[in-house]
Amino acid sequence: MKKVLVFGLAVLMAIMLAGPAAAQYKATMKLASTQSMDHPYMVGAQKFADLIKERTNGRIEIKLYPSNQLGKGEREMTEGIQQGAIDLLVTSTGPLGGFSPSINILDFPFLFRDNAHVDLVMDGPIGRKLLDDFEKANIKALSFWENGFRHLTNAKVSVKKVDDAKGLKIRTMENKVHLAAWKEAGLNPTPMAWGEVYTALQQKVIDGQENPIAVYYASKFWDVQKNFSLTAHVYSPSPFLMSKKTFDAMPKEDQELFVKTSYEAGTFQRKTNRDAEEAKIQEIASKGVTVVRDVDRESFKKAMAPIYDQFSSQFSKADIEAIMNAK
Ligand code: EAX
Repeated sequence: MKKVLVFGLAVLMAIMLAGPAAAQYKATMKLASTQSMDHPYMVGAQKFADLIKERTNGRIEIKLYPSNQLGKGEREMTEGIQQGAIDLLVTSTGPLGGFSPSINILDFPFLFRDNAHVDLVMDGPIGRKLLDDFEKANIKALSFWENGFRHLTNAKVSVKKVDDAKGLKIRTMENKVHLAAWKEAGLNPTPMAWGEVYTALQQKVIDGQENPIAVYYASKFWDVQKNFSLTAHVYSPSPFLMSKKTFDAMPKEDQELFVKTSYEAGTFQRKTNRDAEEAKIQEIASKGVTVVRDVDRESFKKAMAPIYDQFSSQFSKADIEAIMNAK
């Protein structure tokens, strides 16, 4: 009898320590990105929202805000995450170094061999450590989704090798590693928030930009960017971020559900992105865009290589090699 009582008390205490019971927690959350509902970011976001709704029996509803509705670019929206004005955000690493400096290690050009290499690093211990570093910035980084390998596009010239692109005025993300790499390659890069890029291209303030196939496609850039070169100069991972305020307010079971479901939605999202790339590039070519497939990638790699030394005081050779040699 006494044993039963002690056991009963222990169970009761465990329930109390577990915090607010998940069955009672209810919330409506805002999920944002720079991209439209046609982009794989929002396909993944829809999947995540559906799974969470289903798995919490409708207790947690996630509303989607695509196309820069909640800010003119990824820096502004990441600030929104920090402050708790936005609950969830799919963002490239563009401006994230300003929030968690270690993330910039992923922005080096020609760091990843292929998608299999990417998945190994992102879903493994190196990726997890980079995500956990965001805690210091009051951000809960759930998992890695993707934007994809980035390619150079422009309105002026068909680019096959790095020399063809010399002097082009291009927009880069607000990212010091990318900026340095393009300067090194002899282009004229300007950092800019995503929400301003289309107008800047239309008004010819800039000649070009660089982004994965899905971004160019979802943004219908064919009228303003007639030259598309498959440079794949850098891989663009996309941390799926959550406001720490929102995360901490959830019961533990829901926190675990969010992390687990975000990995699942991320796997789905990356597959969706990759499976669609070939059809998209064919459609882009059919719009009268000159697509260069046989780019001399070595020429870009060689031209950008000095930046590894430029940033050697911030990112150790050992850490870079741990990523490069991951098997
Ligand atoms: O994350 O700003 C950019 O070029 C990003 O690649 C885009 O917003 C998707």
